[in-house]
Amino acid sequence: MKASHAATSLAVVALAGSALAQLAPLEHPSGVYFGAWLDSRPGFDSPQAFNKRVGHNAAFFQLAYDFPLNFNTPPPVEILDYTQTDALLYVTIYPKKDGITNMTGNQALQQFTDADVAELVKQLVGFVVRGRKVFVRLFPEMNGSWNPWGQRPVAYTTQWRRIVNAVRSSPALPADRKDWIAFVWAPSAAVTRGGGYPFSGGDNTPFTPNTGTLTSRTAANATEFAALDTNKDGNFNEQDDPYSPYYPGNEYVDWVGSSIYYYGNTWPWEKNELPVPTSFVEQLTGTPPNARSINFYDVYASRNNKPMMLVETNAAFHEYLLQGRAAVDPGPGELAIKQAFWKQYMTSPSFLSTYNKIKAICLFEFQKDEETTHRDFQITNDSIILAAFKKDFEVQDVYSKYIFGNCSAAAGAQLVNCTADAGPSSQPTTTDDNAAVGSDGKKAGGGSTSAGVSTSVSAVFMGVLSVAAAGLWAWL
Ligand SMILES: *C1O[C@H](CO)[C@@H](O)[C@H](O)[C@H]1NC(C)=O
Ligand SMILES: *[C@@H]1O[C@H](CO)[C@@H](O)[C@H](O)[C@H]1NC(C)=O
Ligand SMILES: *[C@@H]1O[C@H](CO)[C@@H](O)[C@H](O)[C@H]1NC(C)=O
Ligand SMILES: *[C@@H]1O[C@H](CO)[C@@H](O)[C@H](O)[C@H]1NC(C)=O
Ligand SMILES: *[C@@H]1O[C@H](CO)[C@@H](O)[C@H](O)[C@H]1NC(C)=O
Repeated sequence: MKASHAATSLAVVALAGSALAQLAPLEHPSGVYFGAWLDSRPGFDSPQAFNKRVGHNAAFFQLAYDFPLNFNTPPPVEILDYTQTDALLYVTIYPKKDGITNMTGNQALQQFTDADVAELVKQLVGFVVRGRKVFVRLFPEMNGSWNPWGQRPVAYTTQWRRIVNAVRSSPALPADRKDWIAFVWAPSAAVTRGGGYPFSGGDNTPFTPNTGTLTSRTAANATEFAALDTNKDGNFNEQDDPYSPYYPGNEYVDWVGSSIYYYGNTWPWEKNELPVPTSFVEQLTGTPPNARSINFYDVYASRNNKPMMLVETNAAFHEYLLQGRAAVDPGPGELAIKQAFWKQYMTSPSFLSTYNKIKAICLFEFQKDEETTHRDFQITNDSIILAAFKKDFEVQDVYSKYIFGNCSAAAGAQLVNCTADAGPSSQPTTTDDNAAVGSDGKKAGGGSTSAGVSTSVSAVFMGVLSVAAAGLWAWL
């Protein structure tokens, strides 16, 4: 017994050691970061307002920027500071050049000069130096034909490695914060139930014209074509692998990610209907009815042992047709549709346990015109929907699997008014934004999105952190 006990202990120690050693940068050993991408234009929404109305501190917030278009206007990371939490910054970088709106093909990715890259590195490292851990999603949805940088796998992977190398080798990156930046590789999810790779007809594929059969004869760039035609049959079509040409390699990727939405069960997605019960998992794993299916989760997260982020996610409710503005029939209703989707993954304990490489979920909290309809993706704006989400989310078995922003400030940070996450028992009554739904079932109004000092009634004062270099935290 003794010997076998000792052996077991050793095995456990070895396992724990190797499990720890295998954690990717910013990967939490056990939990899923709960985060959001907000419409943070002034007057709309803010991280502070989000935390207040949801009653939980998001563990990260996403901000997008154009590179090298907006060099002089980096994303307003100070809006994370106003939350007074240690929330991670998640930046998405789109390759766009000032003044060039008709940029096509390889131009989008090959425009970067060494000076551009150096400036990008300076900015990303700067976020770390001032106290934020940073997820970087470079040039997302790179397999879509709708993006100028789309479907150029050779140029894409070349620029990806160039930027990752430049950031990792930057002398300005503090030695003890080398693992504070994680690169998130995130193609668009395999679309099942209508629509799908290679999306011929998009404005930006390297083909002329981009319709009908995409062959080497119509390819504008032979090198890119050869990389896209993974089965080497001379055609670029749904038989080709939609992901592997774009993968920069394990050593250059810290996290993998995918945008997974629910738009409807059949294209062109103009109908409000309940998602089929397998809607989420079908997209994650490429299971039928998509004939050419690649199991993204299995191939890129499990087998490569990479944590996975749901880089943008939520279900769409179609409000009206863009043409003519006719209202779309609400069908089973906005709440029923959105809830049926989040219950498939975000608030499903069995899903979260089964797909445990998913370590971060980013809510897409927007309303927007897309394709032919005006779509509302938000689940935290309308108070009825938010209350239903909180009820499902705050079940112990669900809530306990998530990681929230907290008060463990990094050196350089000054979280003097940080409040601990209020926890699952905080429900209604804690903030006015969570006003109870009237008995008539009417909306009590959207959550307040105006800026304001966020003070939760149940807030726990965590004490003042005295910091020598307090000034570093302020974005001046
Ligand atoms: C909050 O603190 C804990 C413990 O220090 C840490 O593991 C966790 O990652 C922190 N949360 C965030 C969002 O960083
Ligand atoms: C919340 O919903 C209301 C009503 O639809 C809308 O006017 C408001 O702009 C939404 N807030 C955000 C941040 O989108
Ligand atoms: C884009 O437009 C500019 C100005 O009209 C033109 O000079 C340039 O050649 C165009 N580029 C492409 C790739 O069409
Ligand atoms: C074709 O693509 C390759 C790889 O991205 C690139 O190096 C080359 O410059 C491209 N050729 C043209 C004409 O754009
Ligand atoms: C902390 O809260 C107090 C009281 O609300 C406020 O006066 C002070 O400005 C806050 N400090 C910071 C850094 O937000």
